[in-house]
Amino acid sequence: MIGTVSLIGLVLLIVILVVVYRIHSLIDVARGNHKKNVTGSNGLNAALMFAFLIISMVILIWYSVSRFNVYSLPVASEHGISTDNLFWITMAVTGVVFFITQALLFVFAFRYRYKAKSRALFFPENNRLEMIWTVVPAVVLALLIFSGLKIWNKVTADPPEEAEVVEIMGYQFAWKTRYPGQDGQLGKYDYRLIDATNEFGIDFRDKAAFDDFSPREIHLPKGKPVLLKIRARDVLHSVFAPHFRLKMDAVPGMPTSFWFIPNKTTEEMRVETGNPEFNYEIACAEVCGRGHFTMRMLVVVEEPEKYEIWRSEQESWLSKNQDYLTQVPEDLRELALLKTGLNR
Ligand SMILES: [Cu+2]
Repeated sequence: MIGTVSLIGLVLLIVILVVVYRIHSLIDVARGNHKKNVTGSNGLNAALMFAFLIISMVILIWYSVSRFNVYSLPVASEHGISTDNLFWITMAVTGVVFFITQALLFVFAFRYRYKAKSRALFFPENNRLEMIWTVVPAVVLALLIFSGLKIWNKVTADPPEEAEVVEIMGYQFAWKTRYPGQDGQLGKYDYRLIDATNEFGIDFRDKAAFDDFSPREIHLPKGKPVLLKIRARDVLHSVFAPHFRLKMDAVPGMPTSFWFIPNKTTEEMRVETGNPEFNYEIACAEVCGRGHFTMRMLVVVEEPEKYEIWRSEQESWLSKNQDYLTQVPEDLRELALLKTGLNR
């Protein structure tokens, strides 16, 4: 109680002091005694503004140049070349605007600092200027967006007929991948069929599922179109393969896709980067929980002949988990044994 009363007292005291000071200054103004109080820090602040511009620009340029290799990875897909071009055009356009506006901002703060003798120019409006700085950015941004949209429409459109199909599914916290077997068709899946072993929820009532296989790493043929069918099992994830300039969200309940043509084998990339340990990889680019950082999948790009050999060596999921044969309908069981090679 006493604490509250003292607090109210203190607040009232402060209010009274502020009001007294305010009345005092107003009386000064009325009497004409008022003087503008410009201290030496006015000039210092203006100089610091200018110094800030110079120092931050030097750091920005130095950092961008010295870290260039980190954000400009070698590109290894066909559409990636257009993505890169678009990126650099956007960088150039926004970069020029950035340097001009930042320079003006800090130079003006310095140049037009308070000086007793100078008077500000009254400049209420200029319709022509308003038009220019509205229309020019609108047109430039629209052009940038439309050229981006063109690439986006291409990578999300239907792929060429002969595209290799690879399914990738994100879950907390790893990627799983599934390939159609020799029939070239992925079997259906149903989330209600997911269990500790059948992590995809593959539906074995569908005969296309019998020869599907699920390798530990993704293999892709060089120079052939690849369709990634992307899905998530629990939360949002995002397939990110920077060398292919590929990034697409994996959304639970809403499958997405992305098609592209890898154009450098892992071996070629090892030579190009001078790193004998180089590997393509897919990371998750959507913070999806505590183990987000472990979501890494290796990708091997190889010559088509080598890829075909690898593909033919893979054992189907069903042949590795024969308990699930009981889920195959009676009349399809013979076919399942044939497609998985278990009847031999
Ligand atoms: Cu994730």
